[in-house]
Amino acid sequence: MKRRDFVKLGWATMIATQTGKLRAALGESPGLQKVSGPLSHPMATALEPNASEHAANFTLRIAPMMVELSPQVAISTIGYSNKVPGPLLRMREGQHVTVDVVNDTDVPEYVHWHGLWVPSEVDGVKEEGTPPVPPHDRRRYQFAARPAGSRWYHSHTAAMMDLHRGAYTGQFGFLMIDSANDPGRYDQEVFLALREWEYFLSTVDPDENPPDPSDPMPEKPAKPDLRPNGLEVSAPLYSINDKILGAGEPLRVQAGQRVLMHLLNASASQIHRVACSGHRFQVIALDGNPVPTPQPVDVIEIAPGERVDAIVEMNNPGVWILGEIRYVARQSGMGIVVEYANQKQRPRWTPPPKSRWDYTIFGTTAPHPAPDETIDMVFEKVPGGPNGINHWLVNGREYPHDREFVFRKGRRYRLVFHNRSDDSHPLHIHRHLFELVELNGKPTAGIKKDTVIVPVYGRVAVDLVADQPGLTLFHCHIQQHMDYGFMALFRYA
Ligand SMILES: [Cu+2]
Repeated sequence: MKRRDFVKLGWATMIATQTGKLRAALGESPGLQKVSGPLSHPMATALEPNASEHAANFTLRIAPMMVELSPQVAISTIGYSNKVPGPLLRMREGQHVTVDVVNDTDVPEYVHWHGLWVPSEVDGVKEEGTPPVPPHDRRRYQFAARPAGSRWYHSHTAAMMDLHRGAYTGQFGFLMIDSANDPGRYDQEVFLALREWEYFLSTVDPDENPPDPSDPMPEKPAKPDLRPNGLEVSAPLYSINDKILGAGEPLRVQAGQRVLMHLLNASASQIHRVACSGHRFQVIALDGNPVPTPQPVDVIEIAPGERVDAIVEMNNPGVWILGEIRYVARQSGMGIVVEYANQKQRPRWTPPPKSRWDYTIFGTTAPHPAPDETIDMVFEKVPGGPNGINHWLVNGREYPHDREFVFRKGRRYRLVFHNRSDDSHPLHIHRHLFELVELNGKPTAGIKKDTVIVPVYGRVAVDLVADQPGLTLFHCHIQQHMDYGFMALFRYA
């Protein structure tokens, strides 16, 4: 057993044995007394006069809550409306939606609508000029629901060293925009959010997926950086939605069903790889956008911020585990039991065949129109040393830059991401979609995303049409990287 495995299992065991005390302590906490129910909070009455003339389609209440990961393990966090993931926000494409957000915490919050074409003032991002939801107050967000597909919403506050803020909390949820177009035949729809809990800082490198040495690594420097790495974010507990493997209701299926799975990586720090024992995933959409060439895969790789929609044909009756392919991640909770009707045996895990994730298999080979302009973005790490945090540079500077990057409306841009660091980064651009053009030299077309993994020492090119005027944030979706420099702001000229 590796040292980090021991650390994780030891920690989880400790938590389990302390559960009685922990739950008693949480139940008696005056902070948690507030969360007795969305309508029973005294603040609700006090806030009524501020409510506008018409009722909201959805209300989200940000407040401390307890998540019962299993009957033995409960943790405290901040969540939306006492649910993890938060309530499913489901809407029609083009619908004008009003979301009231009530903030029952002591700090300002931002709710970001990830993957939606919304104005900067509504996007839920301080850097773009969205006003906060003030502490013990409320704010109304209004937008037109576009584009159709699997979107999500989450906190967009900086956390820095506070591992109980922003993406480290339970503030995330699914947001589905339904299209009038036929989504294809399926019998059941499930939402699966991948998460870790009780984040801590560690000198142990949490990169559990070492890069494949056969990767091209076009951005690898001639001389390696030998400075010691900083503290990284790790976690002892994992879950799918709010339950560790085996603790929740199984996913109940029947032979012959087609199950549509909406996967979301709501982690603050880790890329995950999942497999469904005895089955394959037919990937139909990435980041909510249908892919031109749906393909079956054994393993789905999904980074913080990304979504994958896949159909699983239930053609292998039994009781199976859908979960992280790393043993320690499954043992720490990242999995769910898939149970066919009238099958009662122990859940089985069968390791998937060795496979590598490659976005380009879902694309086409169509040519791309020539871009009007190419913007090169170079990412580098400044190692923090054993008692520090790594800092991140975009074109030689930490955020904020002296001058923003500039778009002109209607122009077509090629963004070329040069990752000169030994970590993979899920890069996200707000309020726009981009199309993948090239991954480590491999061309592709037709894959539209809002978040893309740029592998270790890798290079990725994407095309984007600047059609959403307003400030636009670009960042790595790993909270610690974003907080320590890995951001850039685009403005329209
Ligand atoms: Cu990063």
